[in-house]
Amino acid sequence: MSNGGGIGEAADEGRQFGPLGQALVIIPTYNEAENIQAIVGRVRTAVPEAHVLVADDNSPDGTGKIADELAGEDDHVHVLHRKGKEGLGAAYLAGFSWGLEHGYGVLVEMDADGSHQPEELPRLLTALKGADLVLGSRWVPGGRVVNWPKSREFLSRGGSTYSRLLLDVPIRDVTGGYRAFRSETLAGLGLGDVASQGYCFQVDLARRAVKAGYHVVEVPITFVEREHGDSKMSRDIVAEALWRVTAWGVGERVGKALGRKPSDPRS
Ligand SMILES: Nc1nc2c(ncn2[C@@H]2O[C@H](COP(=O)(O)OP(=O)(O)OP(=O)(O)O)[C@@H](O)[C@H]2O)c(=O)[nH]1
Ligand SMILES: [Mg+2]
Repeated sequence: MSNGGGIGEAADEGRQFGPLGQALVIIPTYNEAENIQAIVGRVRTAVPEAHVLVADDNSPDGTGKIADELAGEDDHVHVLHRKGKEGLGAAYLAGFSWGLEHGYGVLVEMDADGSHQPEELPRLLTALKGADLVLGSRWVPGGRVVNWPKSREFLSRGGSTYSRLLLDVPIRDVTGGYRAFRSETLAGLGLGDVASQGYCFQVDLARRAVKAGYHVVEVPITFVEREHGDSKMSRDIVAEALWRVTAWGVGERVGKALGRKPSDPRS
């Protein structure tokens, strides 16, 4: 594959992928009033045929109201109002359900704060023509981060390395949140029992996809640190990721010892 690294390519040799359906870009928001208009506009310009779904957790700063105004002016923009802050994972699960119910063929994850550049989305979608799941990756050759403090880079790289080794998942950037899924891939991940809330949600989905045998491709991206608004990254989110990844890794090893089938995406 010319565009990024492929996982499980040997097994997929000669496999035909169906055409890509209509894309829905899901943008979860909590207090992104300063960012929402710009990011939606950039998506609409970069991939005019794609639709956008803002999944807002009743942001106190009025992000949901701004999103409603954008949706009122543009029939490609939709808003999912949720009752309160329940974490990134829950917002994405609700967005995925909405997208699958409405018949979209491609579901994209993108942050609201400009870290995931919409101008790079066409490259992700091109790669998805030959894959089940495409991950925007900071840690493959050609990928990079802009304006990140060393401490954040250390945390992100460390989190990816820890997850990769413990879970035996051959992905360089397993915590990243800029991704494009075929709807069939999402439907095959057993999302009904995903409990991850913070950014370990991304690790959870990636490991499920690899274990279910999907063809996962990493495409290099330039990740740009947010300029406006506050990060929602917290000690609790890091702690959740650490204990869940550790529990999955230990669980898998115990499962293997007991002879459980490794192909179960929830194992
Ligand atoms: N709906 C919803 N969105 C959330 C929640 N937590 C974070 N988000 C959104 O998820 C995206 C990523 O969150 P960020 O705060 O940027 O997290 P981060 O990228 O790890 O942190 P920074 O690098 O500091 O920006 C942003 O669009 C947030 O608004 C939540 O509880 N609910
Ligand atoms: Mg961010």
